[in-house]
Amino acid sequence: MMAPCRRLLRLLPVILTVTVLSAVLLWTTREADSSEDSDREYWLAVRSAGEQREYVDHKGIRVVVGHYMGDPASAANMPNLTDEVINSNMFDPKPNEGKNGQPVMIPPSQLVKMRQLFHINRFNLMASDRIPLNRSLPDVRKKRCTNKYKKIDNLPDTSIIIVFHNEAWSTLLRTVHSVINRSPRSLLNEILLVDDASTRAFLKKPLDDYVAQLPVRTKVIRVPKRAGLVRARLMGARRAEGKVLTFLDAHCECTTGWLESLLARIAEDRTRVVCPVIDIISDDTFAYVRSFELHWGAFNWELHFRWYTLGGGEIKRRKQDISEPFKTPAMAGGLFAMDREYFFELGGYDEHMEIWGGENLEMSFRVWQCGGSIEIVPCSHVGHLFRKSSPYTFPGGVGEILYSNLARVAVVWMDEWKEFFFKFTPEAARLRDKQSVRSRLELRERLKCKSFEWYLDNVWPQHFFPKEDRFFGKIRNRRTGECLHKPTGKGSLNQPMGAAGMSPCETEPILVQMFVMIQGGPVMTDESVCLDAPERDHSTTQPKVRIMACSGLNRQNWNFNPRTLAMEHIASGMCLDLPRSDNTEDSLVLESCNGYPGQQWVLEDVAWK
Ligand code: UD2
Ligand code: MN
Repeated sequence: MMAPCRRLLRLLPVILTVTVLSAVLLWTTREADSSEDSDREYWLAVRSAGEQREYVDHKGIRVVVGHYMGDPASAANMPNLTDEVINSNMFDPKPNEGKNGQPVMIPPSQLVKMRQLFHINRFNLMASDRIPLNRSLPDVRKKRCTNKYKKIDNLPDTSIIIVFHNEAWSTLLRTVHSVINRSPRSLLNEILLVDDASTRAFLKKPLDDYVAQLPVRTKVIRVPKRAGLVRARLMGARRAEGKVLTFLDAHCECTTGWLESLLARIAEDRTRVVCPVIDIISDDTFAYVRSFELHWGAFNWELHFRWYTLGGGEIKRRKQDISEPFKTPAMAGGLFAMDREYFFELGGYDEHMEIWGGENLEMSFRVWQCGGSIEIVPCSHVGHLFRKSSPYTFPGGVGEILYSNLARVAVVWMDEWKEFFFKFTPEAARLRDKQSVRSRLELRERLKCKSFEWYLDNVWPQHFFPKEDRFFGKIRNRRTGECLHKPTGKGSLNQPMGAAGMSPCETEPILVQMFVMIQGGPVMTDESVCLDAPERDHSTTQPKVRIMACSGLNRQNWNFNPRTLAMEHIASGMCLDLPRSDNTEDSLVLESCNGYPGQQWVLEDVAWK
């Protein structure tokens, strides 16, 4: 009786944290180029995405935790939907609907049906089906971009590879038409649509017939048995004839100039793997929303992909030319271009990765550690339809699949840090020994790839992972015996923002009580959040100490004094102290250093490997 229930409970955190491009987006508006980036619209879109959790800090730092619930969709759990409906193509375009990226308004009489159809693809299918396949989009690039990539006669051509499993007709073909309409024809070698064993009737012969009449050579490649996106992409890549492979998800819309800027970067250096800025197509209204350009990709302690903000120094450098490409430690995974031969030289993809997830980090580590680089090209903007849940099945179970894929990433590429990952991600640790990774380890050997330590030090110096020369563990107060913890916010998901508080120390190390400290530097924890004391508070008595997005600013630097056990806040010269009240909800404060036990801290090492 209890077993299925417990299983569900165990899976709940998995389900809630499985993130797809799903993002913890962190930034300070103060640092951000907010006048140029229309981040307000962006936030409105994110908010309208409903279940996205977001948090806005007093200081203007915002965090969004987008998450996926990968529950499988079948007619059985789609309310009132028959197989006939699911298999029919309801594409019914209205000439001006969605024009120029505008949102679609559904007539009130249709709302009930609209909600029903939403379940099929986990986006507003009715809205999508009202928008023409060749709708216009604004040119969202910075002005500088317009002339920057004008010369295209020496650029390599590309095969566009789009894999899909049961995609809607309108989103799939709008992706195709946006490629055709907004790419220089001479650069398009072909479009390859890889059908990963879809079951929808309209994706069979009707699709073959449709693509046959397109002005750009377009092929449908059929995968006989569900292969997952990795093997489907590989199948496309092996058939491709273009010099460059450009991958897109099956629900994208490309904007003017998206391709030239990507190809130009590869023409200069074939070891560059290049990504566009990923804009947002609303799953609700299909509005095209320009996204923030200063984000780069990395991951958290559980190896979930995350967006972070360019640090202060990097932004200053980029102020000279904000349209210049910048390097990113990891890529989101779905939208990128790469020299075809280089793709295969570097080992393509790990063929043992199933269905969805992990392949983006695997490729990111491999590219960086084996001599290439990954960058985001701000002059290239492609919209992607972000969903809050996954519409398709995960044969074998979503947790099993995702964590097997991640276990493979860790075992092959992360050296000592794999132990850290497995220690704190038991879902993956369980699957560790089931992975045969010999051929991938041989690949790493053959390519003479660098260590994960090299990657952390050189590609992601701002990282918040433990290291030999850093403290990792619990920070315990001498007076109360309690431990510093990362705020969890209201509700269930960790919302890594808010007051720095204390809680009874757990004997089993738990992530929210784990901190990484660099002497004279930041006290950091997962998701790139840091112990922070805002400068302007220093004049007031007992300024509050908070947990905020790591910024590299001096106000986040601390010095641990091993003699007095004080945590000295470098910018103010004050010491970390307990709040005057005994309310543990209250945040820690800064106080002039007095040597009392409330200001004494014990750094308790926890083994991480
Ligand atoms: C993100 C990536 C996605 C992929 C994924 C991690 C972006 C915008 N998207 O999730 O490309 O890297 O993270 O794995 O960066 N598909 C199949 N067969 C399957 C499952 C999926 O062909 O068994 C297709 C699917 O139809 C889609 C593509 O793979 O075209 C990506 O899947 P998704 O859209 O569900 O992934 P997404 O955007 O949530
Ligand atoms: Mn997608």
